[in-house]
Formats: sequence, structure tokens, C-alpha cells
Amino acid sequence: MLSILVVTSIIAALYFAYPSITDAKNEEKKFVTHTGAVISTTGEILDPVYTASTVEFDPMQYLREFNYGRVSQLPDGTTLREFTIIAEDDNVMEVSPGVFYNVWTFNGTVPGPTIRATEGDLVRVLFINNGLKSHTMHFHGIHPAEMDGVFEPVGPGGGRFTYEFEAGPVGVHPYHCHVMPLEEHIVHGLYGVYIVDPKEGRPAADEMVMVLNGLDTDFDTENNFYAANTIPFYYQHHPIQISTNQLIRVYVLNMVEFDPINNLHLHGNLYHYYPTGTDTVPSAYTDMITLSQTERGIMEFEYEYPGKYLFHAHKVEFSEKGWVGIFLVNDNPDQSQTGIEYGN
Ligand SMILES: [Cu+2]
Repeated sequence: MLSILVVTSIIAALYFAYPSITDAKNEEKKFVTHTGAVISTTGEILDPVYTASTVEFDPMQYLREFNYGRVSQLPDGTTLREFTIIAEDDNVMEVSPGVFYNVWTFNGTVPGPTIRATEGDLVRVLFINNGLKSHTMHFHGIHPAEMDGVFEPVGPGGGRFTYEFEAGPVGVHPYHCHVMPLEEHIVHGLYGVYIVDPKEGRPAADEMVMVLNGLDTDFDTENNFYAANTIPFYYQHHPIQISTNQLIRVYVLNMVEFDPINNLHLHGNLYHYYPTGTDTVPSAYTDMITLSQTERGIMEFEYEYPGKYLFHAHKVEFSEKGWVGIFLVNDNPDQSQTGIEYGN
């Protein structure tokens, strides 16, 4: 007993005499990129008590929220959609009870807003970098080289860049920061979904977005938490309410870094799957898809029987660390109801 007290006292004395021994803030982290280059980064830890703002994020609101931009018509009849996206990198969010994580955000959330346009529209994005580091917006899709968000870093403290391109091709695409070290800028949260609708539209459906992501809260280039839409276990404890005999359309994007693959299994049902959403004919009717980094697609399904159904990663480690949710299927009293209005 006495020896335990002595050892404890020595450790405590050392801590107060040499706090840097135990101060993780001073540890420099090294990333090995896919090219083999070694990049040093600070991996700094922000104290939430001294941080200006704490991010509030509601995964249920994010799920069905689509940003169509400020809409106007050009003289030639083209629809112009203007968006303002602001990057910040000094906020924290309580991602799990007691776990505060330095999130880097587009418009204050992880993921950033779901940007939506119709094929052929002119998309104009005013990007403002209010962070402490350089950032960009790199959209997947078709656009001129200078709009690719790779070779034009936008400086911190209010740097601006206007990205402008024609919306296309039809599908679901990611956008993300493309500043090195890329893994760091992505895992902290600088990504979102960009949907391009076909001109003729898609059938009416209850539409939602799921970004599959991971959180490396201890900067060791391994994820500690996994989720659909950032907050571990959120949709398990707050089931997504849907109706029987109603078409459900899920735009799914995998943004998990460090782990080579992610996957998505749906219980009690199968879905039609459209990889990247670029084709109008589904390539599979399945209950299981596997996705690598930034792979994405559209899932469509209807439930015939009411009740609770899980959806989750079938990579069990991921589901046990948060990537699991529930669809609560309610009896649809109105069998003629086919879903929310498309495109509003
Ligand atoms: Cu960045």
C-alpha cells in the first residue's frame, strides 16, 4: 500500500515539474501519403473551454436538407444557382459524450451542405476561407481545370475564390478540400455532397443523404468512431421515420479515410443501386454494397412491412463503433401517396 502511495506521489510530482512530458499538444504527427511522402502536421488539440465556438449539428435535419442555391435566369435562359460556402477550421464539436473533436467545416457543419442543381445549370460557388489554414473546394464532376480546386489554394483569414461550372454529369458527387496533407483536411470534415438532377427529374420519393464518415479523434491515422452523417449511433437512437409502400431514395457517399473500404447493409429488404447515380438503370438489386474512398451512388427501395429495420456497415468493427442506424417503417394510411414532391 505504502509503495503504491510513493509511486503515485512521484508520478504526480513529475507531472507538475515537467508537464510537457504528458502534454500531447506538443507532439508533432507524421502522415505517409499515398505517394510515400512523409508530411508533418501539428495534430493540435483544441481546448473547448478556450475555443470560440462549438459546432451544433443535427443529423436528422441534415438528412433531408438540400441547398438549391439562390436561383436566377441568365439572358440565354440558363438557370444560375449561386452558393456561398464558408470554411472554418478552429471549431470543436462534441461528437460523442465527452469527446470533443476539432472539426473543419463548410458552412459550419460536417458534412457541409448538400449542394443541388439540375444538369446544364450554371453553378457559381463563392468560397470564403475564414480558417487558419489554406483550403479549397474540389468538386467531382466535369469542369475546366482552373475550377478543380487543386492548384489554387485559397489563403486563410478571408481568402476568396469563385468556382463556376456547368452542372454535370447527372449523379451524386462529393466535394471536398484538396489541400495537402489531404487526409488531414478530409478527416477533419471538409467535404459534402453535390447532387446533379436529370432534367426530366426522377420519380417522386422520400429523399435523404447519408455520408459515411469516420472520426480519428486521437490523430493516429486510425478512426476511433464511424457513422452515417458524423454522429456515432445517431440514427439508432433517433430512427429515421419512413412509410410503407413509399419510394425511398438515399444518396450515399463514402468519405471514410484510412480504412480501404466501407459498406452498407439494409435489413429486411433489398435496394436498386445506381453507382455514382449517372445511369438511369440500376446495376444491382442487393442488400449490400461495398464502397472505397469517395465512391457513391443512389439506393432506391420501398418497405412492404412496417417495423424497425437496421441499416449498418457489415464490417462489424465499423458498426460497433457507431455506423449503425434504424429505419422505423410506419404503416402508410394513404396507399396513393408516393412521396414528397420532387425538386422543391
Ligand atoms: Cu483544407
